[in-house]
Amino acid sequence: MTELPLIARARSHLNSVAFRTATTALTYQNLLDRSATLAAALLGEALDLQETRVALLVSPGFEYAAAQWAIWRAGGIKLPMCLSATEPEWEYALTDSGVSILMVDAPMAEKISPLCQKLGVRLVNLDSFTTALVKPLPEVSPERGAMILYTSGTTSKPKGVLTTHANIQSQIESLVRAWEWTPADRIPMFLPLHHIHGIINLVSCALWSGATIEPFSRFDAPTILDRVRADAYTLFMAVPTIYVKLIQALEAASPADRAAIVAGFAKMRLMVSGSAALPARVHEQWTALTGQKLLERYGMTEIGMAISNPYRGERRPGAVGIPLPGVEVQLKTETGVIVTGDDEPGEIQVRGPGVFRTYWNRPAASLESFDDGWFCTGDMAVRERGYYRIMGRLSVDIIKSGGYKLSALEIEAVLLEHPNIHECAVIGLPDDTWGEVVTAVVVLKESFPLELSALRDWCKGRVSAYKIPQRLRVVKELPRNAMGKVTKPVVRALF
Ligand code: MLC
Ligand code: AMP
Repeated sequence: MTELPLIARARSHLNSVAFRTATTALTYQNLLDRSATLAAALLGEALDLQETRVALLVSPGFEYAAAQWAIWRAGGIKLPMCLSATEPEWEYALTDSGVSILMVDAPMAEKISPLCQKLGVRLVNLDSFTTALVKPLPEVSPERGAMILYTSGTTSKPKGVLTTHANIQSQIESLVRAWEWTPADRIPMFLPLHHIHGIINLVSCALWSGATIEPFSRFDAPTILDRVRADAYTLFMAVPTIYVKLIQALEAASPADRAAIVAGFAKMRLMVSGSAALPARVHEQWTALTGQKLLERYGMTEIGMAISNPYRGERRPGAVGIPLPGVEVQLKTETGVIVTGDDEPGEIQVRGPGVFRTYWNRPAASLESFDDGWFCTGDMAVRERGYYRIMGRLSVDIIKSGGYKLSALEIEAVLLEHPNIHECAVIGLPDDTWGEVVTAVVVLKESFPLELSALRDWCKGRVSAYKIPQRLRVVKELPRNAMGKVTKPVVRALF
């Protein structure tokens, strides 16, 4: 039987450690065995899940990876959900994608069980399967759907991005080749596992390569720095906010501690930044502190990683580099002309085997996002001396904060449910730590005031913490153009 290559490759690293924590070292053999048991549990009497959507709400680590492989080995489509999302957000993802099974671990089981009952979703608690189960597993072709990731965009509700096994394999192979992953690599994992950065660039590339992952439930600078100091890692992947936080922690450390930690960073073979713009200043600060030149790359949920500074060669601060192996990139001007030389800006368009298949159940949006076979990213860039530099996004309604992509429209829709908010405009304001911070400008219904802290409390349970406004401005009216549409650049100029 032919297996998915990601699974088959594990057989050449059976005794290597796939996941290491302070107390455990679990091998690729363990991962194969555990995922086979969980696949059998998912299948029950069925022979093949046939692209059934299976959601995953499991803490980062060995069990998460085993569950992911189980879904794929059983023929299902994996939908990883945000552990800290609110119930309305979970409900939206589960119903929009038509999930029929949800895999959880003990910490999440109790929390999500009432929702599963309400929606008729079968709950599979990983902790209930402690003994091995054996069952023949189906053959899964590369063209089948593998994963749905929800991503915010220019619509108020997030869209599900469906990738196939072939897309995922191509995304992984491109990065493994470009960044020269090897079985000797050791990498910390602290990014959330409901986004492509953590799932593909980190977990999947590591497991494809036979490398070792050290999982953490969240990013905590002192914990990570302790491990860096102990030379635990060869590779490091993070969003710019994390580098800013690490710089702050290093600057606050005593000279002796700082020197010991910096020695750990200096020994790593590669440190990568992505998911949001890495300010050239932060790039240079990091080099000055650690001697490491960060490798900045550019990607997106729909396409995987597309452009990267080289592993060997010039890593230019402020630029994202050149197209990755197997990825075609072009810039198209506002007037529809393909840019041929340097220094002329255009929208980034991407083509290649890593590009997603479709937005789940949204044929019109899927069609609109392609231009003659090229995926339109909505990001503007310019090529300078051969390297791409990202200039910003076409839509003012997309905010990047801490590496999370947020839709201003989604947040506005929630704020409009507040009993004292008559109108609102949400924007992202530049911020040294977060890239952008969510900022709400509101017109109130009544004359009684609205404090930021009260608004933030009200938002809790309605939207994830990182979508809650960090700044608030109350105005008498919102600026509008002749068509009556709120003019966000004018709103921005209020600050
Ligand atoms: C949290 N806080 C914020 C915030 N998020 N403040 C402003 N803006 C934000 N976005 C505040 C909290 O309210 C809290 O304040 C304090 O910061 C600590 O909160 P936290 O939740 O503990 O934050 P922390 O764990 O430090 O989170 C920071 C982070 C996280 C950088 C680790 O944001 C993160 O994991 N980001 C990565 C997201 C990611 O993986 N994106 C990839 C998408 S894929 P108080 O006052 O309560 O203490 C993609 C494609 C590609 O983009 O190219 O990769
Ligand atoms: P997401 O939809 O969450 O996958 O986020 C993808 C978006 O992140 C892209 O469309 C870009 O706007 C942004 N992005 C990713 N990497 C970079 C980078 N290196 N520089 C600037 N923006 C980036």
